[in-house]
Amino acid sequence: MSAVFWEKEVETLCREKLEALQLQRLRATIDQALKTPFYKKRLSQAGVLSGNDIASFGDVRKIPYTTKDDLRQGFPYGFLAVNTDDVIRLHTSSGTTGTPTAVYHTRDDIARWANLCARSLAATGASQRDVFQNMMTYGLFTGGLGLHYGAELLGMMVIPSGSGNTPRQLQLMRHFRTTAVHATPSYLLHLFGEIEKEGLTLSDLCLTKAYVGAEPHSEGIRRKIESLFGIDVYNSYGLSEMNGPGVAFECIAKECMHVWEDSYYAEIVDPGTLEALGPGREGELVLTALTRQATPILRYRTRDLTVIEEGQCACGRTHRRIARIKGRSDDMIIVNGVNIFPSQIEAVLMRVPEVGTNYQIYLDKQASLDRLTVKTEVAPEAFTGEFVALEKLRNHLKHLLKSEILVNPVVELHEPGALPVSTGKAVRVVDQRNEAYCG
Ligand code: DLL
Repeated sequence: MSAVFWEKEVETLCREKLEALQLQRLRATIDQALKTPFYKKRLSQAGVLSGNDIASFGDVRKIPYTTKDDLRQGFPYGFLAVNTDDVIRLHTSSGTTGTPTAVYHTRDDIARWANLCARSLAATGASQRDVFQNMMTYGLFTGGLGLHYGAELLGMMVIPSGSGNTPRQLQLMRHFRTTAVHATPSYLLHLFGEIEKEGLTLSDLCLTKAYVGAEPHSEGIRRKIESLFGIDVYNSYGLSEMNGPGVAFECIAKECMHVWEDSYYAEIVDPGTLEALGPGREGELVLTALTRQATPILRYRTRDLTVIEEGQCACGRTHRRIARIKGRSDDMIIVNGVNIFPSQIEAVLMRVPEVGTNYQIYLDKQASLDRLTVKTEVAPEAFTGEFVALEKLRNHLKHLLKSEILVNPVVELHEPGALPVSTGKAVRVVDQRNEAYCG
């Protein structure tokens, strides 16, 4: 495997030097954080009065966690560490309810973020020969502008198409011979279904790779996109509190995502007890941004569940890797007392070739019991309309799902393209159980 590096020296730094750099940057970040109203109070309460109070990684536990609620309470300026004159951009979280959370960036913050995104793209073998069509939403959401700046820095030809308008996306792909796209996995699956409707075939397109992220998806979804389009698909992880995309990215090995450890300090904790968990143990990812000036955020509880993988990656990078996100500590659904992750349902669906490209998990009440309905589209070639075949598929899915989630689901089959699509993050779980209680 011949890996391409953007900054070989830092990407392959030996662990000892990488950890020394992290510690040095962590101390500087604490000093920067102490300039914000929020951390001035929070850190002094915890007895951390300067970065020098962190002598080793063992002292990290002195630093209190930061949560989304803290960020909300600090809105709008509680986490700002620089003069507003030095801020050149802000992004907010994508949450649709409640107070938003804001992250500010100085010119250097933006440059460092773009550099991480360029590094991420280069790790997949992308280069200035690529034509990059960015189908993520531009604006307050970080998915659009984040990778856009990185792709330009790498020298790719960037088509800032933004999300939605599938016929236009396909036209752009054909006209400009797009080789790489960036989108949510659910949108790419939708796009595939539209190729034929637009009178095109795969041979009209020049696509070789796709970057997918912003929402949980299984290895099965990746493989499905890869085989439908005949391309390589790379997982990209990030969150607006930590800039956005460019926090962790797959390389050509496509085995877990490298966390860029010169810029982020990653920990895994038990979401219940907050006890630190070692490599190989699944828990909640906690991240500290190590180079941010405008909005330093320490020990942020991401709520994302993953594992830090042990062992060296074949690509030669020394930055540790996290596994595909299993779900969130707060998206677990409880159905009649049974804990279920939507990713478990998705994994089952993606094992069945007759299943199409879109699905939804619907929860409601029947009498006083929870009812879980899995609505899934059938693949076009399997949608013969023949009742017996569809019934067989429905029973097969019911059986597979029951043995995975231990709950008897209702399975509803829909024709291709019938379920609602979202051009942004997919809404996979619709929970109507509270509505039922009101009635
Ligand atoms: O979704 C940033 C992003 C944009 C990442 C484009 C990758 C590509 P937020 O809107 O703040 O930021 O949402 C962050 O989305 O905590 C995860 O729960 C989820 N998420 C992001 N990437 C992945 C991924 C952007 N690859 C939240 N797999 C995170 C699973 C993901 N979940």
